[in-house]
Amino acid sequence: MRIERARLFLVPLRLREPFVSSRGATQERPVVLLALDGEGVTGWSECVAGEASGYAPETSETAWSALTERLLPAVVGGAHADPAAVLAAALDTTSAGDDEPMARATLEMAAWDLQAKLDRVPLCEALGGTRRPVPAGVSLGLEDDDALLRRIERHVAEGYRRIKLKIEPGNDVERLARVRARFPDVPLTADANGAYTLADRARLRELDDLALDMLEQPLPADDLDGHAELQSVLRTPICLDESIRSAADAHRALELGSCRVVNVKPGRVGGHAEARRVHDVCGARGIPVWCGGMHESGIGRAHNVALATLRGFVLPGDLSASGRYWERDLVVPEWTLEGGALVPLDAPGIGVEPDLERIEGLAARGATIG
Ligand code: OSB
Ligand code: MG
Repeated sequence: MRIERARLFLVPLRLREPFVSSRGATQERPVVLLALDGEGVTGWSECVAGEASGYAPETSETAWSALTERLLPAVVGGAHADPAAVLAAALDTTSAGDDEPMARATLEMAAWDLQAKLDRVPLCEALGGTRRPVPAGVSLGLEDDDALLRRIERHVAEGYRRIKLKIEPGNDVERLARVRARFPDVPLTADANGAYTLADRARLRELDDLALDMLEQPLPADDLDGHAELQSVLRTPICLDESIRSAADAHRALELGSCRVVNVKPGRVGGHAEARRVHDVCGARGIPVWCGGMHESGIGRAHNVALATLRGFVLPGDLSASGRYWERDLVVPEWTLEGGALVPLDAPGIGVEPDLERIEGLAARGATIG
């Protein structure tokens, strides 16, 4: 594929409601969008880095710099065999890739969309995915019990197949027990975003009575040994999110017994190819995976939905309808729930059409390379 031009947009989106996790509240969601133009088509992607670091070291600003100053200048004007070659060309001439998987993923994923459009195939097909539709779950922030119970009721009625609840020390077992008592049969997950330590093990063991599908990222990202020790005393499967930044991380985690489920986010691990390798490492050991989310607009969501058609994505993802996040999404059509699932479109590439006029109108900043 020839990459003739790259356009970057910083679009200051705002979630419909604040989202509260153990890391605090967020509502502003500045998304960095990338459009790669070549051979008459445009490949789109979205960076998952947030306004602030915390979940990961990268932010929308560090990703903007990495892309405009290093990654994009290295590939614009060149001809590349495939998305892997695009990434290799960028990493060859810059050190931005190694410790900046989110910036790197932005480039790689736009190249996948561009390639799929040139080949006139849907992105899910280009990735080798065959599972359709893609079962959807919903990830809910911390809030008071009554509001939370009402919200769960609504999402269950809408058809979501799994409810994920954020927890933090002091705000965990009792509230989950109240939710479980009210919804005895709903698949429930808890996500701690790394807020606990091994000293909390007795507390976390109380979760074993609540029949959770899994406990996501109880300990800090770097603590694979701690997760292995915790998993050895927990019946509830541990799912890792922040800890898995590459297929090598997944391999290490599974060797150690740090988890029994993996949350795969292509934007967190450096792109689709690496996400597929994480999926393959897990599949080889019978470890189920699911596709996480980072409050993406419809562009990032399209990439996630495409990836989640791979055969190992057997659990519902954090892939909700556009209206769950935004007053209005950036794509046409917006993502809607059909029978508790999202359905990838048959059109080439990501399938949905970014609303360029709106994106340009909303953008706080733009950059063109080439
Ligand atoms: O930990 O999975 C997480 C959102 C932003 C950053 C990290 C996480 C999340 C979510 C929401 O849980 C997932 C979504 O619906 O996009
Ligand atoms: Mg998580």
